[in-house]
Amino acid sequence: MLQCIRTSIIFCLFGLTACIFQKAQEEGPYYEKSVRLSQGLSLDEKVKMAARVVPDSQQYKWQKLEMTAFIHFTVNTFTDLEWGKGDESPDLFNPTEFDARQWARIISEAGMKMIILTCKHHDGFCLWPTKTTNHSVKYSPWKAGRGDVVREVKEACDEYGLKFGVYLSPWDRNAESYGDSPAYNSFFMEQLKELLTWYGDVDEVWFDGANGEGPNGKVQVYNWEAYYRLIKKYQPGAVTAIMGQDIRWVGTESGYGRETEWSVTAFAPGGSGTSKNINKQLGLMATSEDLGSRDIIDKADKLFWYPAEVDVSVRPGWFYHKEQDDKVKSLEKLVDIYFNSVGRNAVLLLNIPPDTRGLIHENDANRLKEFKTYLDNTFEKNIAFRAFTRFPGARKSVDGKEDTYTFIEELPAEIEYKFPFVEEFNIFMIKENVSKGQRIENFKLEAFKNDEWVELASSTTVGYKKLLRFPITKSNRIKLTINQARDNAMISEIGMYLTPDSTKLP
Ligand code: FUL
Repeated sequence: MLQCIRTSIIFCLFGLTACIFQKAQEEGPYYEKSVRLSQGLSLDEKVKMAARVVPDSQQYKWQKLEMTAFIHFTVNTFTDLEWGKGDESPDLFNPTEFDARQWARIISEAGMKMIILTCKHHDGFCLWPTKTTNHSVKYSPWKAGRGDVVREVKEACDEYGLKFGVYLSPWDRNAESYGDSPAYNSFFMEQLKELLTWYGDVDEVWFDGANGEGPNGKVQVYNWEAYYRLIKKYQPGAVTAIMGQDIRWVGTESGYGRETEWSVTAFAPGGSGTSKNINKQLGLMATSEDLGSRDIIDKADKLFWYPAEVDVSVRPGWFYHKEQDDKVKSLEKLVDIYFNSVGRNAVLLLNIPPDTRGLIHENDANRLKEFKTYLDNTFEKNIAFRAFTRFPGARKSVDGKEDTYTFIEELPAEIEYKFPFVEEFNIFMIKENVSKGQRIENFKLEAFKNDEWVELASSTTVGYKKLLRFPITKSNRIKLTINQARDNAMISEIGMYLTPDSTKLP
């Protein structure tokens, strides 16, 4: 008899768990990377489909990196230029204390997860001993022509647990074949193939769209599709950025993303003719303020998971210039950039240009240290962790786990969280479970103070991560209201933080 009761209890519990579990799920379909919107669909139907566009596994992994580093280093470092002309002698390239391990150590200690190296900038000088041209380190005095910057950086990345990306400028002011489209395309693909096959795993390939040829300059038609095929063949795990298919340029080099930053856009990725036509028809550019609102979705035939990357330099220039040694961005500025890039559903790509010694300058290194200390001190204690809440499933948004989430079907939804003690806070973090799409369109945060609910902050989209700042507030109760979403909302985590006393920021 006792056995029978025990079995029934187990079954009941099992049933209950299954029921709760089911509630936290939704039926598919999901659309990996893109979806075609057939004619005749209503706007509501289109919006629901937009909500179901999801990243592929590489894009999702990339998004979780949050902070990555750019390294601009080449002959420009020695000529003091931003854009080399292409006629620089390889003799100029001669760093005296080159140390890629110093770069990787500083970058990993700063909490960044990848280095993207300018293997070839617009001047065409190659930082590896390529077989395609004599315009490379092989013909420089550095290490008597036996050096390979790309190899040393890749090995340093491996040593410090960093991912590795290559920047290869399509625009090449040195290559004779540039402008003879088929010839240059083969030359470029040979260079790309060397980078993809000589050094082990490549995690990101960055194709710059810049071109300064002007109206009377050389006209080169790039074979983007062939470049992408080559990358898929040799590095299927890599994401391709900017003039690539996976990662979108946020549209500015200021370090600031959009407040409303949709990872699902009507803006078509890459440089192919088809993408160009789509974007022309919709009047969209990477710099457009709106790439994914309901209005845009209504006009689109196809939607893409195409998340934003925010590239910005720690100094005014992309390359090192001695006279900018005292112009390294302030801690305050870097923090502001962090909140407006990582905190706005983008990945930050922060450029740190090594100097003529081939080292990251002390001023940059010290600033990165301060930046990391600020981030550690600020985000070390999540006041909302394990907060009490009555909203069904809302504990999953304060359990510190990425893969659990609060599933919300009915909107607007008000979720109240109660802390064990009255706390001080001035930063709110919210994350959506973007592995199932980006959906939230509008939310607000309130705190219970002096017997009433007071609004602290509100915003539009969330995506992978949204960070909001407001004046220091004291309370033991907060309320999150999700006003509008494109489909069921899924909050993977929320956080409440206080800026450390030692800094006067934000
Ligand atoms: C731009 C280039 O022209 C700059 O020199 C720099 O490399 C920046 C990241 O991209 O398009």
